[in-house]
Amino acid sequence: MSERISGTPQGSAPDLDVLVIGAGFAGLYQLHRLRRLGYRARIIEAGDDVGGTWYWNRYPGARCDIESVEYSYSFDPELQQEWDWSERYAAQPELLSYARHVADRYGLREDITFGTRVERLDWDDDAYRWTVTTDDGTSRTARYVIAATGCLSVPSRPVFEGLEDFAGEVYWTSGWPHDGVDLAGKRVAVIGTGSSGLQTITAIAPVVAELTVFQRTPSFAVPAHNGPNEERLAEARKHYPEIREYSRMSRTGFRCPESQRTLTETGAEEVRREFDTRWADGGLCFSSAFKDVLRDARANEIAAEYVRARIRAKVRDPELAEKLSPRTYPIASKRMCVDTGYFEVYNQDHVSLVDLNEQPVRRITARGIVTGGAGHERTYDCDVIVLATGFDAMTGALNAMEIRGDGRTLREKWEHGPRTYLGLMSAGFPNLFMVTGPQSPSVLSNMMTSVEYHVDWITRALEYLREHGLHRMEAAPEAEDNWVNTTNDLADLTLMPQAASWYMGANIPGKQRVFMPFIGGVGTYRQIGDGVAVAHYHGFELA
Ligand code: NA7
Repeated sequence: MSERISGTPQGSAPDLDVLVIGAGFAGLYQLHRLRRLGYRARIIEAGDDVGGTWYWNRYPGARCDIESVEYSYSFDPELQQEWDWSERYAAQPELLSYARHVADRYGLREDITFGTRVERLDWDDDAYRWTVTTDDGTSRTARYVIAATGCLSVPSRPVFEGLEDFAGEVYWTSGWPHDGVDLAGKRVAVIGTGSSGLQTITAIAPVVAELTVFQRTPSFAVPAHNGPNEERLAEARKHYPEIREYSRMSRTGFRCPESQRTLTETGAEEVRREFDTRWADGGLCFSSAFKDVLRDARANEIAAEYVRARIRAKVRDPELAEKLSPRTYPIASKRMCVDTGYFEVYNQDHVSLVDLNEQPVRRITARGIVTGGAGHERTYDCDVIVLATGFDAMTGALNAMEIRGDGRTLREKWEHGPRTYLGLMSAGFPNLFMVTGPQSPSVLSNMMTSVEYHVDWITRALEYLREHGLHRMEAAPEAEDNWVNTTNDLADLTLMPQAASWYMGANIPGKQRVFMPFIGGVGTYRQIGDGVAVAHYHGFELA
């Protein structure tokens, strides 16, 4: 059972019942639920429009790696019946249109403040409320704050010496100009070969004069087999309720046949057949082909070698194929990419690859990028530099704010890694909820499934508090300790912690290396979350 502590809020009523930070898919749905229930709620959003990730990341080829009929809201049967997804995997413009449509359809804009960034949150433990200060110098008070700030919303922008001296154009994929960029006929350099880099490279290769890719770590990629979506959409429209039900109880939050077989106990021919089938289907289900791929190094290597063989079959130059083949981390321990002809790009004469392990970036000059060691320097002249260097994932947006609870800041508390109970709240920070926070399935799942679950869970908790005349909710430290240990223990059963991934915080200098998401699966997590709610918010202190 939850622990009840006595106390009543002092002073006048706060300006808002609930302040939501962020108008991405999480914030929009959260606002919609709160408004329907009569809460005085408002979103504060840094961008000038809704859409979150899909508002900022407008680089060429930006596309979701989860199928559109899955990466969409399920809360309103009418919405899911009326929206047309034109492609199997939706591109950024379509996802942004969808977010705008949702904002307009439910009249959400009137309760969103755009172009305003939350800078600090101060908890008042007498009045049971947060004071939220924004970058325009104003403050609002709210009984509850819900951080719908996204898992990949703070770009990581490593320092490249001399970048400011470059005479050409510089673009970050995470902040691409809204009017687009004309790259036709230009010599373009791309640094970074994660999903953003792969998608950009594939999209711009046909139009640029020269393309030089600077790769530090190659990515494993499975084909998307993207294309028109009529049939899939028609089928989904007939079966949405079953599809959603399946996804909610699945491991990944989307339809993906979960194998109960272990690779190491399956014959080589059958293994090949299973991988071939999944490769032909396309998408991220490839890594769920056998249940030991992420647990057993031998199984993992067989899966990895299957993908490397595919790369060798696509890239004509064997030396280049080898450079594009990942060998330094287990397959799927870094987020796999879903590609649409990425490797084939390198068969074109105007595309070349620079392996930064052989020739690290020294500096950038007015002309271009200089690589190599002393005496072996080489300059790659270019007109445009595109940087696709990733994000300060999962904790970045929360730590970017000065969040002062009952004593220290969240940043101080999380210095050695995030600590949460269920990825929903952190002890010492009452009435502050996180949507898809660290130690929840979040980035290991279809974000839409996880976003909807968290919004529903938080809304149900607020309703419980209201019905019981309660005003304060906080994660209990012991429950949080147990949960952090559970998530770490589960991750340690897998190969995931072996990679220098953003799941581990390894892409940010100085960031504590700890596996941040909950790896136990969406369905399991849901059962735990539901159980906690049914048990009157076991592990939370209510007042
Ligand atoms: P990622 O997946 O973090 O990729 C960033 C890429 O940038 C990756 O290849 C990095 O190499 C590279 N990188 C980062 N810093 C540097 C420096 N200093 N020099 C050279 N190369 C660098 O981010 P994405 O935006 O592509 O994708 C994020 C997620 O969005 C994706 O997983 C999907 O879920 C959607 P590294 O691997 O660190 O050696």
